Amino acid sequence: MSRITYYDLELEDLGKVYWSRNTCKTRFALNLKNIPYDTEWLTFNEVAKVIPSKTKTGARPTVPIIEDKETQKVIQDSWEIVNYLEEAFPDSPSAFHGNQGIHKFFQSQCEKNIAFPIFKMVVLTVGNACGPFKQSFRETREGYFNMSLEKLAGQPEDHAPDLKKGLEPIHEVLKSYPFVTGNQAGWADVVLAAHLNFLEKLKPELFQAYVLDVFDDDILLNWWKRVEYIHQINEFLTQVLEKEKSTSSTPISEANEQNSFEEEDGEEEDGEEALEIENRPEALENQNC
Ligand SMILES: N[C@@H](CCC(=O)N[C@@H](CS)C(=O)NCC(=O)O)C(=O)O
Repeated sequence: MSRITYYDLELEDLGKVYWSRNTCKTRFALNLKNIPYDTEWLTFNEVAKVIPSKTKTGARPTVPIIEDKETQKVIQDSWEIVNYLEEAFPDSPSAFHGNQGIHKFFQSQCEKNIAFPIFKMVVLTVGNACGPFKQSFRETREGYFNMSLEKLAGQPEDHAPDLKKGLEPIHEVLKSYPFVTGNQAGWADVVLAAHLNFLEKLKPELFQAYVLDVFDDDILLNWWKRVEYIHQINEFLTQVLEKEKSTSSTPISEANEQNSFEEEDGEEEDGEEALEIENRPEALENQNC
């Protein structure tokens, strides 16, 4: 049994597939930092029942949370969790590399520019796959956004220009650097991978068309492969790594091969206007899946 127990969100119709962007920020941070963990899966209905009994703070029940058996602490919220992990596991690869602020800035840029187009591409899939929570998911989200889920979802191609616009500055950076904030993978890569994994797991064909194939080069594909050790590891692999660690002192993140980089032409701006709903302050808060 691992020191860390991590709570993830299960969609009844999908089984144990990690899909949720907020929980994946924590899953991928644990992977980045090479920290073994056990996953407890909760459905939407179970989140409301189980999380308050764990956190005991009265805060809105959300996942991710982690429980640390060594310190008996329970931490809620992916940002709080990564900060806790930085302190609690000082010998693990860092998520911030001494520059927490730039990673936080990137996170908020992703929430603003990447999250919403992806949310709209997958919202019907999530709504249809959450079993007994289906009606409640529809009612709450339709209430937040004051429109039907179908209207919110629109057609995937409606949201592709906004997603491309959000990816453009990242694509530019990745022409020159292997990772989002430079030469080492960190929280920024974790956050981006979590957002893109949301689309990849629920709509792989849209992930291919609107992320991997959206620019005329392999820059994003190469980054996606480079950070596979963050987004493809599950707890079984972390147990294997744990064993390997006792026989080798090279962290997997250091062992990860870095590709070479060539200057390539940028893509043209789309000039698409953001949808009005995106400007509503509660819109970001309420994409809570
Ligand atoms: N800022 C929080 C957001 C957490 C959040 O909204 N989690 C969603 C899943 S991604 C949730 O638990 N939703 C439960 C619900 O809507 O009932 C974080 O980063 O951890």
